Amino acid sequence: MAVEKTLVLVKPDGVRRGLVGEVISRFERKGLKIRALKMLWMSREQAEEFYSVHRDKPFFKDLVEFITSGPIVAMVLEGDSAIEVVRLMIGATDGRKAQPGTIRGDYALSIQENVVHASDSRESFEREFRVVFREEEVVPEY
Ligand code: FUP
Repeated sequence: MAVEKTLVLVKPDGVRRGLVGEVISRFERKGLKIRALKMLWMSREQAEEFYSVHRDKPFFKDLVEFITSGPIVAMVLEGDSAIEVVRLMIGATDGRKAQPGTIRGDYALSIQENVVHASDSRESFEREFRVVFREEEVVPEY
């Protein structure tokens, strides 16, 4: 067993649609622990760094526009194999292909407006965390 941290965003579409509580609730019920939580509005600089692995992709500009189009809710979740577990819970990137029962499968019908983001590796978590949070915003273990 490996206790891991992962970073989840409720994206602007999820916030606009009033899905923040639903998303958080699913992770809480699963048994994941919330170690940090806040609402923010990403700057263009933050967004470009957050999605830097996609810098050369044709959808990069639209992605940055979208993620900065409104406030988001960011959280650090912790638990056994949290990175993989949360990825399973959010489902495939394209909401049209995501399995029912996953967050995207239940709430998204788009590849871009897909309600949530979650880190896909420890390296991604480290980079994403630095873009969004300061260490002091993580509560002590409880
Ligand atoms: P995911 O890790 O499932 O969020 O997906 P990716 O890291 O592959 O992509 C990051 C974001 O880019 C997705 F959430 C939506 C957007 N995207 C597109 O808009 N078009 C694409 O073809 C692929 C991804």
